[in-house]
Amino acid sequence: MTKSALQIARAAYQPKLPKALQGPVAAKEGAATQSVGDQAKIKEIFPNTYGLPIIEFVAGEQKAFEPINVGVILSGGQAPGGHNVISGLFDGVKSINPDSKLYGFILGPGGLVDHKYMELTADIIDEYRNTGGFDIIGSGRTKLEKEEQFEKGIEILRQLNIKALVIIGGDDSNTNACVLAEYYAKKNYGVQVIGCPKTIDGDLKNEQIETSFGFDTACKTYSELIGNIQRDCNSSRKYWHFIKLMGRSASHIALECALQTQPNICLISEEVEKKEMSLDDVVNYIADIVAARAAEGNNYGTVLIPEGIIEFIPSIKRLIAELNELLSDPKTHEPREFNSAEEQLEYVEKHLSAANLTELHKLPEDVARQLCLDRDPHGNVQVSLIETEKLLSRMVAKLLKETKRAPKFNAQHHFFGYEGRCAAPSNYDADYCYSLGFNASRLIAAGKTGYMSIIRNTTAPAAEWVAGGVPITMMMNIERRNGADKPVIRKALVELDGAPFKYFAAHRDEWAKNTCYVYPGPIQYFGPTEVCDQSTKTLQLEQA
Ligand code: FBP
Repeated sequence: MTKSALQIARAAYQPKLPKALQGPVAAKEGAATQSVGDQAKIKEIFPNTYGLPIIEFVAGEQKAFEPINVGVILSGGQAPGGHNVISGLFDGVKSINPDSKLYGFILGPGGLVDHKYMELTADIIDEYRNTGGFDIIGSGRTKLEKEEQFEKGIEILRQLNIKALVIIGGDDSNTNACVLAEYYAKKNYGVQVIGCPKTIDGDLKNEQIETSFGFDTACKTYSELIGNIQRDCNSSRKYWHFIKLMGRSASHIALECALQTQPNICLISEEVEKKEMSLDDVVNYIADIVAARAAEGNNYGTVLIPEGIIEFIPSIKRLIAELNELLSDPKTHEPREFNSAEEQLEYVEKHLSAANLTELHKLPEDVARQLCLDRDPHGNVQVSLIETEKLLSRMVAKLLKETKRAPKFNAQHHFFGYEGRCAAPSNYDADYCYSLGFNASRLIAAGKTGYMSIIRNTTAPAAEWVAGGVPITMMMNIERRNGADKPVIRKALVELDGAPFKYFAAHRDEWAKNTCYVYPGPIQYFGPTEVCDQSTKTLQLEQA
């Protein structure tokens, strides 16, 4: 395989580990835990994995371990650093006993069910150290939730003598990891299940998990691109750039990119919901800033739009909630089958309540159609397919024309998502991911199941990072999904009273009026630590 000079240099990078993981460890156990909500219900669903203590690894004594076979799955959307989780896990299980083996299941959780796997040997692992992407074994969105799937899984796990399975995924995948851990514990199958917090969206975080991996690199990649666009628009001074950013429901990516680049406008979905803004309110907000800048002779600017914004406009949120119920079968809670998109739309129009039908008809046809289309396997609206950046700029243009303001308004559109999900991990993500994977091996050696691998204190130098595990049930509550109440990990949305949003809110008027662009430039891997090893501004502000 031909490699670039950077790839070759990067392959030689040795990710840093917390001091506690550099030698033999002992597991220090905290007090029993509770779920974040619906305690009685979650306890009833997870009798074997509920209430476990938080674990912190501290220096321990050298012990001899038998070889262990471990399986690994990459689940859901790609996020920079996945290969380092796997290489950290590989090095970790080999350090437990050099005869241990690591198997990767191909193309996500489906690989476990369909018995598609490969052994990950040292040669293979070495090809992928510090690289972006999930291509070492591929990823997928098959939802692991049915007993038949768990039973198919145990067949192959037994065949390969796998005693522990590591599932690298976001909130939905880790929810499924916990359900699997509980099932195997209940059945006494002798297979441990450990999760790892992945997602560029940054919404898998809480008191125990500082950040999900990939968020750092993805935001830095998008911020580089936004900075480049800002230079361009500050050079020609003739376009407004409407930039939609991935992130599904939460606006963490948009907020972080705003903190890094200081655009003229950044919408935050959580604020739109809190202020009960309508689509027209959002359009008015943007148009007023465009007009004010135009009055000063500045017919250019940047608008950052979180991809999930449409779901947070209260009237549309109500519409989506009803659509979610309508589009799933009340008996099976599986998505209803339709022969065509037309048939689906017809069904929706016939059954929707009058208020929500009016709301649906108010939306441009393409958006209305998108909201009615199939959900992803976890029941989420596929917001990445909705062209909100075009919708908003169209509506802003119309309003400005009607109100005879900003006659020189011209828009360009961008959607940044896939550009950042497989970028080569920043030093932060390279170290964080390697540590998460290595740490997962220590949770396995400690005999734990139903835990997520956690690394904390990550704004400090890596040696001072704190490693351990948190019971997945601790992060759970009951939510409505696909027309049924389900135990799920609570998604972390942007907190409007949190330091990152407060900083943004205190500066946005100035950024809107004046041109205060920051140009972060590309991620640097080699050079001074203040250039190469900074965590996200979100994390810095949260931990300040
Ligand atoms: P995960 O939650 O699985 O990490 O996926 C994140 C994400 O990149 C979202 O930001 C985006 O909405 C979605 O995946 C796109 O999904 P797909 O890769 O299936 O197009």
